[in-house]
Amino acid sequence: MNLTNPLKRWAFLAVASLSIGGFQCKSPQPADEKPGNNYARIDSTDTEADIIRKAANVVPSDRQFRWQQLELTAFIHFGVNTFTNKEWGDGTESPEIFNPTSLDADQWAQICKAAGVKLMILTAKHHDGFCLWPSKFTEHSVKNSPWKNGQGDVVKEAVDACRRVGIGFGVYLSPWDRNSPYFGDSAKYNDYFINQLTELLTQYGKIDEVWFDGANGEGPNGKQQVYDFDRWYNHIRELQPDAIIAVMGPDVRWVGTETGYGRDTEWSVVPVDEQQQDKIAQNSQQNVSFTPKNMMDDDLGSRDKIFKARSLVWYPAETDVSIRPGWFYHREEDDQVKSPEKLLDIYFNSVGKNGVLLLNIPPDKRGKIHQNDSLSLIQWKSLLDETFSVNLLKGSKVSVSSGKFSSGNDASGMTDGAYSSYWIADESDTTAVIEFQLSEKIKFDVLMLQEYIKKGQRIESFVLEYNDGDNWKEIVGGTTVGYKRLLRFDEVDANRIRLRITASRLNPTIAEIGLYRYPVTSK
Ligand code: FUL
Repeated sequence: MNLTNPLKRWAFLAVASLSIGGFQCKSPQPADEKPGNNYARIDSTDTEADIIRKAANVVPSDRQFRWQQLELTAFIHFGVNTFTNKEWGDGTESPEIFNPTSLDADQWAQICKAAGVKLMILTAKHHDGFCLWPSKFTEHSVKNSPWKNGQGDVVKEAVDACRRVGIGFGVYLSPWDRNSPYFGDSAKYNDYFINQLTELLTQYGKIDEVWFDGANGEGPNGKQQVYDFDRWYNHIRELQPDAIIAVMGPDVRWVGTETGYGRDTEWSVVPVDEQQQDKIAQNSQQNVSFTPKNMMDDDLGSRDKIFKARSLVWYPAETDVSIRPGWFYHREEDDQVKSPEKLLDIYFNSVGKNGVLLLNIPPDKRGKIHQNDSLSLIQWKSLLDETFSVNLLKGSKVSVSSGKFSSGNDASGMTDGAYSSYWIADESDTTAVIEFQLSEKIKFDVLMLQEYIKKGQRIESFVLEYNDGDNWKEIVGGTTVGYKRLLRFDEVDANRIRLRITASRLNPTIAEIGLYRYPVTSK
């Protein structure tokens, strides 16, 4: 069965919805839209204004909030494919081919750290079923490889390396397993998968993210495997309650492309379908919540969409892309590593579009990250630092059309670089103006905005303007903001600047606003 990327992620959906259909609902809970909930149920009597109010009050769970603030995460695709020069193995590879000559997980973690990456996710098992840890439940693992005489454990080396540099660690565990004889024999394979999860989630200390892909090919018996996502999610919640379950999971959704470019309008509050609402109400995403639906449309969370919804959840976007054309290392791609400038553009279009970037950096046959990749990453980090080190609005005189600041009367909370200090407009206002007066003119071509998402995602449109001495002139405009929005435009030279929030679901917030200059070398 050929499941081409990226649509294959959804190939399993028919199967998934069967399992949802089979879920026995208890009597529904009453609607709950108290601030602090990451879901809201829409009642048939709700007016459009009620729905807007509910959407504006859906907020991230604690684990989603922690995850969103990571901004930069890395994928490490490594395994038998590294040695066969393939992207997808078929599970028939001999474990003997896995033999990195100088595997150095410290190098991976140090490069991640130096590039500003906050969490590293390792492909503990890809679709070929080969386990990078010595699993007790299969022979298809490093325990049968010549590497370290079968005594090695890549997962352990990677976790330890991440701990040493102080970044988080996550595992990619492919549900689709082209080696396992159980695959397609649903109950048996689901048990096998639980055993593998148990190993990974109990033997290595804290695991911060579990990443599931949706690929699902035919088993050796010609049957389609039915993944027991509910059971897997519950198991993860039990063993690692703080871990994010990503992509084929309830906490984080796939942005819908593998280019590193997210949507201009990216809502973290999206509808979930009718069948799933009672599950969500009962579980509040604490345990099992739902199996994701196709999240590839251009518009996921506009008013149009939410007016038709039965429930709304906080379900933010993760934007994955590889630094090379492939996910695994291939020598012939050594000169196709993305440049620092390209990575900066990707940053603007992923983190800067209300997403978390998941950037893949595949180690080579030595078990090391190639110097072309590390060089590009380090130069990218310099560009990021160069761009964002000085907020040109700092020290300006600020006036706001209404509202209050989280820290007394202090407007500087919006430009202090601390996310926790924010401004919120008066409750009755869904538009607002924030004006900045500087003592001297500044030159800028980048805008950074952040909403305080602990109050929800609310801003629907905004415009940045400057005063040329006589009139206000538009510089740039946008729709959603969310956790972070970055916009580039032609250079402006001004000392009176204002942000007009032109539409918002309830009163808007701003945690940070910044003006910067794009690095000269990248223009
Ligand atoms: C996909 C997989 O098929 C690719 O090989 C890669 O792991 C990517 C991140 O997810 O769906």
